Amino acid sequence: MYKAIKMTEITRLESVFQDKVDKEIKVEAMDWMPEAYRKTNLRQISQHAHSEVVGMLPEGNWITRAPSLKRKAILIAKVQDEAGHGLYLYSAAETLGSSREEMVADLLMGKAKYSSIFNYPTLTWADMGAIGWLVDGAAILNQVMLCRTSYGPYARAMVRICKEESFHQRQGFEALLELSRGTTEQKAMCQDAINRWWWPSLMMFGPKDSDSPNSELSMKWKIKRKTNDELRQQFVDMIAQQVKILGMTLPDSELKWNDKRGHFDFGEINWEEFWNVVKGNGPCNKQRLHARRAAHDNGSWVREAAVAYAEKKAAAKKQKVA
Ligand code: BYC
Repeated sequence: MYKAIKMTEITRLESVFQDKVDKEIKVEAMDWMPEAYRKTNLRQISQHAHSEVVGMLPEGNWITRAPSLKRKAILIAKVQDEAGHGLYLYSAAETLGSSREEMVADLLMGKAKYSSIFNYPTLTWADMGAIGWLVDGAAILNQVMLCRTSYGPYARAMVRICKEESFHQRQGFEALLELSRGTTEQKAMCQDAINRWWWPSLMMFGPKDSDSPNSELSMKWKIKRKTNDELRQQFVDMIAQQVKILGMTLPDSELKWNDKRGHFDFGEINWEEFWNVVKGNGPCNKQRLHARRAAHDNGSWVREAAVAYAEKKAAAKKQKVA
């Protein structure tokens, strides 16, 4: 009897919740929400935070080798921005009942996912341009949509992140533009980076809609506003035009404008490679986790000092009150 009443109450609450989402009223941390809504948001936001933090590694690799002071300053600023994005996102995720320590522990144990893209190596300077233009370009399409996501703390974090990401994308395009107008070797380096980053960038949008288990509910709850395939198509249409300005090509013989659809057609993604990377077997998965674990261990003295300082301040305050 008790269970039956409880279920009716949950059904009523779910209906009120859906009504609110449909009316575009943001869901806030203290509001009632279905447990699956909380879990999905926590999963996505924490994965997003991990992606920002792990995403610093491939670019951080080039800070000491940037070709000029200007490029070095830009790259340092960009990598710092990614760290900040990670922090806003961990804070947003914490409002859903998990602590940052728990989320970081999941990442370091290899339990939590982060974007597949950051498991590819950065082999030349041109990769910094390709990451900015293609990787941040893909990220920003997804993140502009997330500024309107239904969970308030996530949506608000995304507004600032998007402003910074648009600078990231432009600096990447500009770095490639300079290479594309340079020597024969620089042009070849630019094309090579585009060739290597194109397909992994398309994979960032996730599996095809037909293979995406989370999309249906995430669309219903307006966590996602566009499906993986819709965003991927939007990205292809945008990049297929921009690549012409660089005088470069995309490594896809099937890329062709389709008048009927009003979109570019493109070739099939290697899904086996995608799932392999997601499962931890990409070219740099082990290296990335190793670097994060080392950074965590090496930073333990900072955490200890922060705790000791907080305790000292609290004790001083208590003494003052007494
Ligand atoms: N990589 O049902 P689906 C940046 C997983 S960083 C790895 O479609 P969903 C930057 C997915 O998690 C910005 N895993 O899932 C930083 C799910 O597994 P679980 C990164 C992936 O969540 C530094 C399973 O596959 N952006 O900009 O509805 C330098 C089934 O997928 C991937 C974000 O994090 C992937 N690519 O949709 C430069 C955006 N794709 O969790 C730049 C936020 C899918 O069920 N995230 N999986 O075990 C999202 O928008 C969504 O989570 C996704 C996937 C569109 C990625």
